[in-house]
Amino acid sequence: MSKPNNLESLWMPFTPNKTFKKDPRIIVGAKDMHFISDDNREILDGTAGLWCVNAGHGRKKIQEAVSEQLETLDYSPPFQFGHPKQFELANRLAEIFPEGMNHVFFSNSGSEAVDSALKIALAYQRARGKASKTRLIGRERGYHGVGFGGISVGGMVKNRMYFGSLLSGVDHLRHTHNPAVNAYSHGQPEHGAELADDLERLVQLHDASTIAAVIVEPIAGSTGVLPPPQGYLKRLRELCTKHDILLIFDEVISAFGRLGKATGSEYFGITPDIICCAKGITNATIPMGATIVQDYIYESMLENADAPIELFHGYTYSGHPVACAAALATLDIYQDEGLFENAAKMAPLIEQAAHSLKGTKHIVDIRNLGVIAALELEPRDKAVGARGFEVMKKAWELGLMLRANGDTLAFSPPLIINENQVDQMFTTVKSALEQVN
Ligand code: PXG
Repeated sequence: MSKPNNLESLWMPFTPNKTFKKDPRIIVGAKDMHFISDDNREILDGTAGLWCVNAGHGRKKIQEAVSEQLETLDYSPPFQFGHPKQFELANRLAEIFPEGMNHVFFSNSGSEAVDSALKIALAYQRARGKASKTRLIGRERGYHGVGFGGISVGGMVKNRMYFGSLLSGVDHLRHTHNPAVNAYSHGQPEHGAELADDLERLVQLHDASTIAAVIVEPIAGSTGVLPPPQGYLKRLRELCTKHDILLIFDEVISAFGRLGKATGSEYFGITPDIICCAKGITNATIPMGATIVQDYIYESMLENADAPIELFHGYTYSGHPVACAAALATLDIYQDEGLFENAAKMAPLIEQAAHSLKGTKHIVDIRNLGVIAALELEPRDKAVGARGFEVMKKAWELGLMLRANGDTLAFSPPLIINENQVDQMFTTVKSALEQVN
């Protein structure tokens, strides 16, 4: 018989299982801006879980919507049958996503939203008679989830190196991180727009007739928070248009208010052809992903793809009724409470508080944009990531959850954060930094 409190059977994702199980951090509850640990401490949530609990924890309205949905219609098959809430949700998303992006394909996670986007891009190019356009271009240090498509276009070495030869026909732009000229930038760094010209170089190498799509995060998150250099996204958009290549924005962390707008696309004023989102779509209560496409992609598929099924793709839980109910309630909260506006209001306070830590022990760079900040630490000799990990553990002891990506500490709190909590977040991490060698 299995013992209660035995941690052995679970294989934890992206976690050093051996170390964790010796000294576990267990969360048993959450409300608004706080987690509750198993020793009954309040932990300030500096990360919105994993960039996903944008409206804060324990939201009644979402609980009620989920519970009511489970009573009314717990599940209905998404292939060949419909239920009302998935249509309603698609329409609601079309309203807040950029002009012309009115068609939504549902999945269950960011990884699936990305794989769906890549497959749609390939199927669309074929349907419109450009079947030679099969190459996918990602970017170094990109994170697009953990499916084979996502890790192939992604650029995180550890997420790729253990898993064989990945998808063929993929190439990568260089990343945009250049601390030599951009360290301590407030908001978008000044230098690096020309890095978008890497696409021109790849076009010369492969020819545009072989390239289906480029995928980037408008602001890279889990690779250590890299806001795009000023002018970079505009240049990338222009080059994609010039060469008839689809531009996919992976907005799994940037959609739903993280930058003070519904999408990063709106914030940066750059409209891609496809947007992937997940996480904040349901305030992380029920897993859900979505891939939103420009009307011309959907219409061209309906017109030109094989009939009667235009896209041979979908998941058992695409547009799950309970996820749709959670998402609709979440969108209501964002709107009724003006949370995207609150995010825009808090962004300068976060910028100011983060940059006030310049000069604190170990810090070599500070970056920020919207409700996102990062403190980059000098790695220890021969132990990259060790210092970041210890600061994360120390912060947990001191009552703050932050995310350590290697030696970069990332902050992405719920958008309901107030001024005192911003102060508390950075005062606590300062104290943690001072206590770690
Ligand atoms: N794209 C982006 C840009 C992401 O940030 C995914 C895709 C994948 O989503 P799913 O739902 O399949 O996990 C993500 C996920 C971190 C961290 O350390 C970030 C994510 C996941 C795990 C850790 O910042 N983002």
